[in-house]
Amino acid sequence: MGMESRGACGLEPLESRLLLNAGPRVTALVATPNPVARTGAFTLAAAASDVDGSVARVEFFHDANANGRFDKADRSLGVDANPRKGWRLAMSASSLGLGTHTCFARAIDNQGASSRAVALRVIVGSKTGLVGSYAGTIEFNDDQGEDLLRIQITQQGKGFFLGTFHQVALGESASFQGTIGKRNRFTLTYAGSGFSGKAQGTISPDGRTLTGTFRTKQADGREFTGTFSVNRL
Ligand SMILES: [Ca+2]
Ligand SMILES: [Ca+2]
Repeated sequence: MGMESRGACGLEPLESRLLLNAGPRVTALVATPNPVARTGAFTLAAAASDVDGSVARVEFFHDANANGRFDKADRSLGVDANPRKGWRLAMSASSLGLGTHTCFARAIDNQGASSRAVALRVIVGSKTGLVGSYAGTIEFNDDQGEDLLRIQITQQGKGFFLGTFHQVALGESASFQGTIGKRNRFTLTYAGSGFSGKAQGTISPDGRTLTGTFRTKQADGREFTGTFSVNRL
């Protein structure tokens, strides 16, 4: 029996319909809040669509083998099969642990086809999340006056944080690494082009304000000291 006779048996329409099903898509994935404190809770929320049917469910996963790709080793975090409040999953951060994690969401449509998995980085911090943008004032103890200071904290893990800062008027930038000790005290070291230094100070309990003192050494031997205070933007 040739292929052309299949239609007469009624198989072709079924086959065509299955082949023509367009897969669903996950169009957005966010976590709120992100970063999240280790003891906190957060929600994963996805937006998904299907052009020729409907989204039946959205599945959420953790990149358990930490390779950044969705694969068989990854662990299911849960499934939302009820679209009424959007596609979401409430999680406790302690189930992920400290550090930076990748989570995935994929949608399944009403004909069982799955979308590609969409990835999202979720940061679980040891305290209130510090990752973000800060701005404030840096003031020198000599007659150089003050400058606008911008800080970007890019990563936070157990007892440490990393980032960059920029002194706007001076046009100086540097990267820094800091450690967080008891009572929200921090110490950080920084290095830029022709200078390096140390700073220490305090993080406010809500993580929104960093204040402290610094000592910068230049390549020509000169030293500067002063104070700074920045607030989360
Ligand atoms: Ca479909
Ligand atoms: Ca993986």
